Amino acid sequence: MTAVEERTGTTPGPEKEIGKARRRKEDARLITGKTTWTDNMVLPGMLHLAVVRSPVAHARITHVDVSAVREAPGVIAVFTGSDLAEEQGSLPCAWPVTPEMVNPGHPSIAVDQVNHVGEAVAVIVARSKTAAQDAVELADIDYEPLPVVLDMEEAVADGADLVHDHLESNTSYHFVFDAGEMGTGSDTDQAFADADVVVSRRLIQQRLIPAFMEPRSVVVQPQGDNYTMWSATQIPHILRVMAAMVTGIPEHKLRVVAPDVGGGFGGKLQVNPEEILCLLIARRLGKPVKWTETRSESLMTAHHGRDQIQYVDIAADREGNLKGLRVRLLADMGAYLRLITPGVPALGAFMYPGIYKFPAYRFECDGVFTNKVPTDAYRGAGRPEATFAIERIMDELAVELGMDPLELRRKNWINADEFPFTTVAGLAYDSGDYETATQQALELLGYDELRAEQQRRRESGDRVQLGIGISTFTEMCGLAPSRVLGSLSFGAGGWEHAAIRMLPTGKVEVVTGSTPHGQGHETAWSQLVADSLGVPFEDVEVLHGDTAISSRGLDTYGSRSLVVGGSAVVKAADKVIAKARKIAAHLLEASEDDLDFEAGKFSVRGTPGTGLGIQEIALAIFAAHNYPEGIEPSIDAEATFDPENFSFPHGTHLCAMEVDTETGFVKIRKYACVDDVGTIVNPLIVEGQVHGGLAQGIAQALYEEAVYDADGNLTTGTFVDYLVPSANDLPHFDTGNTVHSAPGNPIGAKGVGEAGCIASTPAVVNAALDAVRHLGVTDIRMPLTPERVWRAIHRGGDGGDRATAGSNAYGGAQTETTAGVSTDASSLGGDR
Ligand code: MCN
Repeated sequence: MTAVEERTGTTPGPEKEIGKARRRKEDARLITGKTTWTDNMVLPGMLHLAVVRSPVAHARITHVDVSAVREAPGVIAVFTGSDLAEEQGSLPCAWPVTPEMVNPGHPSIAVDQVNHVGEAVAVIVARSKTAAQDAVELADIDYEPLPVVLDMEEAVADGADLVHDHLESNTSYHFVFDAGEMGTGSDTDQAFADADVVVSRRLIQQRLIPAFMEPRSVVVQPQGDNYTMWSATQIPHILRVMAAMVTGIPEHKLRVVAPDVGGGFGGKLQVNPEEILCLLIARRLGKPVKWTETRSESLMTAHHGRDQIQYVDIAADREGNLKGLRVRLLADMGAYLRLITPGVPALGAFMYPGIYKFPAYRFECDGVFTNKVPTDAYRGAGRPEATFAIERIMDELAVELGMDPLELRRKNWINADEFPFTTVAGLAYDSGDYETATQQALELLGYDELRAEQQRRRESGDRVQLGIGISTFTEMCGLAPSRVLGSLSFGAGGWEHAAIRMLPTGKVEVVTGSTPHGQGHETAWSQLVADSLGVPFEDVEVLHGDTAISSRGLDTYGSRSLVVGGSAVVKAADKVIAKARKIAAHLLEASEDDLDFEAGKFSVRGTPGTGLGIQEIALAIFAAHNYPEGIEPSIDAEATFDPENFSFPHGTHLCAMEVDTETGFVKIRKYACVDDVGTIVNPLIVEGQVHGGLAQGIAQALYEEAVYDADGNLTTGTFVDYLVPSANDLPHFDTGNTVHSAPGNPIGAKGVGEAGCIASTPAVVNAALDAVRHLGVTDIRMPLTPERVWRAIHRGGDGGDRATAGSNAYGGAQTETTAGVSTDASSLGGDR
C-alpha cells in the first residue's frame, strides 16, 4: 500500500501509477522541438534589446556618449543608467541573514560606477536582434579604473581595497550558528580542547556556472497599463511579486509566464536585471520588447554558484568517537547581493554535521564582496559545500587515526533505530537507514574486489593507482516549513498550492504552483492524481508556470516540488473526493458513511462494481440538476500545503578512481550509489534526476571552474574554456534505492532533484586522494585537472596554488594535534 492509499483509504485500480516508470508526458514536445521557448515568441511590433556591458571589473563611469548608437540602422532608442536612474529601483535581495547585513543595493543598469565585468551600462532597442547587437560597439563609454578586489582572504584583510567605497569594509555580514557543546553548556572550543585529535583543513569550493541549456530570455508585452512578461525563469510567482515591487507596476496588472524552460539548476532562481529593464523599456515605449542572451553573456553575467573557502576543524578521541566540529567560511557574494545570495552559505550551516552524531558544533560565515558577478543558488545551494567539507574531513580524520574511513563513519552515524533524530544543528532528521544503503552500495560497487586490486597496484608500484572514495550523505530539502524559513529571515514562506478542476467530460486539470524546468512534474503529478482519484493517467493535464492560471505558488527549487507541491496536489484530490462523496451519496440514495471509493468509483458497501464513477459525478455536477441542498455545485478543490519539517533524503555514494601518477590523468572506473528518497513516484524520473545530479557533482570535482584573471575578466566565458561534461565524459552509473517513507508529507516522499549533485563531489575527490595518499598527497584542489593532480603528486600541496594542511580558521599554522598524530604541511614540499 502506498502512503497515498493509506491516508485516503483509496484503492486505485489494479494498475497503480505511483511507482510506475512512466515515460515523461512532456518529453515528446521538448525533444522534437515542438514547444515554444521564450525566444521563439514573436509579437506584432516587437522590438529587440541588446545590452552594452562593462569591459572592466571596477571603475567609475566618467563619460557616456551613445549618439552614434542612436544613428545606427534599425536602432529605435538607447537607455543609459542615468536615463533609468529614477525608476529602476534596486534588484531585490530576499534573504537578509543577519539584521546587520550590509546591502549596497543593486541597480539593473549601472549609473556612475561598475563593479564587475559584464554589468549593464546601456540598453539598445532596435527593430531586429542583429541591429541591436551590431550597435553595441558604437557606444562610447569612458571608465576610470578602480582597484579590483578578487581574492576573498585579501578582501577581508585590514586595509583592503573596497568594492563599494561608501561601505566600511568588504564584509556584508557575519553569521554565527553556535550549538555549543550539547548537554554541558560549555562552548565548542572546550570540546576541542578536551579532544585527543584535531584535524584542520582549508578547502576550496571553486566558483561554478549553472550553464543551463536554454539561455535566459524575456519578452514583455504592454497592453494599456497591463503587462505580460514571458521569461525563461524557475520562479514566475516570485518574479511577479518582486518585479511589481521594483517597478511599481501593480501586481494585479502584471502577468508572468514561464513557458517550457530548458533547465535552470538554481541559475534561474533570480530576478534578473534584464527582466526589470524589459519591463521599464516596454513601459516607456509602449511596445513589446524581447531580450535573449548569448551564451557568452550567460556565462559572464548570469549568477554563479559556490565560491567559498572552508576552514574546517574536526575533533575526536583516539577511538574515533567524534567530539566536535568547527566550520568557518568565507563566502564570495560577488559585487552585489542577488535574490538569495547571502542565504546560500547559511542554508549549508545546518548540514555540516552530515549524518553524524556530533556533541559540539559551531559555524561562522563571512559574506564577502568582490568585483565578480554575484553568486547565488546553484544546485544544492549550501548543502553540496557542507557535504563536501564533512565527507572530506572524515577521510582526513580516518587517516590521522589510522582507521578505515567506512568504520569511522559507521561508528559515528545515526543508527536506523534512532530516527527521528535531532542533530547538533537542531534539525530533526525524519527517517532512514544508513547501514543498509551503505551495504547495498558496497555490493553494487564490488568494494572488496576493488580494495584487493588497489592493494595489488600499490604493492607493485603500478603507474596507475586505484582509489575508492566514500560519501555518506543526507541533505535537507523540500523547502520548507514557512515558520522555519521565517526564523531564518528568508523573505518568503515555503508552502505550495494546487487546484484540481474536474471538467464536465471527466477529464482533470491540475493547476500547480510548482514550476518545472526539466523535472517532469506533468508526468509525476498525473500519476499522483490518477492514483488519488482513480482516473486514467492520460485523463490528467497539469497546468503550470502562468500567474494568470496558477495564481498562487512559490515555484521550484530546493527539491521541494514533489514533497510540498505534490502534497498540495494530493490534499486537493482528497477534497475533491470528499465533495464528490456527498453528491454520490445523494445520487445513490445512501449514507456517505456507507460508501466505498475504489478505482475511481463510489459504491454502496457490499455491492462492489456498482455505483458512480467520479468522472460521471463531474458531469452530473456540471449539469447540476440534482445535488444535495446546502452545498455548491462543484467538486473542484484547492489546497495549500505547508510542511512541518524538511525532508532528509540520504544515501551512500562510492567512486572507484584510477589515477595515472605519471600524467595526473584521472578516470572514474566505477560509480555506485544507493539513495533513499522515500516513496518513489516515478522511478524513471528519479533515476534521471540522480544521473543529472551526478553529472553536475562529478563536473565540479573534475571539470568545471569559473576563472577570473587578475583584472577581473572571466577567462572561462565560453564552453571551450568552461568544461561542462558531455555524456561521453561520464561513466556508467550503478544506482539503487532503499525506501524509508518520509513521515512529514502525505506521499511519504523525499526530494531527489539535488541529491546526486550533493553526494557525488566528495566521493570523487576522496577516491582520487585514496589512490595517491600513499604518495604523500593530502588534498587536491577541484577541479582535478591532470596538471593539478600531477603537481600534487610530484610537488606537494593541493596542486593549486598553496600547500594544504597549512592554515585553519583559528590561526593554527598546521594540522593541530594533541596526541602526537600530526600532518606537517612542510613535509609535503608544498609549492606555496
Ligand atoms: N520524484 C519522484 N519521487 C521522489 C522524489 C521526486 O518521482 N521520491 C520526482 C518528482 O515528481 C519530480 C522530480 O522527481 O518529477 C524532481 O522532484 P523534486 O526532488 O521534488 O525536485 P523539484 O521538482 O523541486 O526540482 C528542483 C531540483 C533542483 S533544486 C534543481 S537545482 C534541479 C533539479 O531539480 N534543476 C534541474 N533537477 C533538474 N532537472 C532538470 N532537467 N533541469 C534542471 O534545471
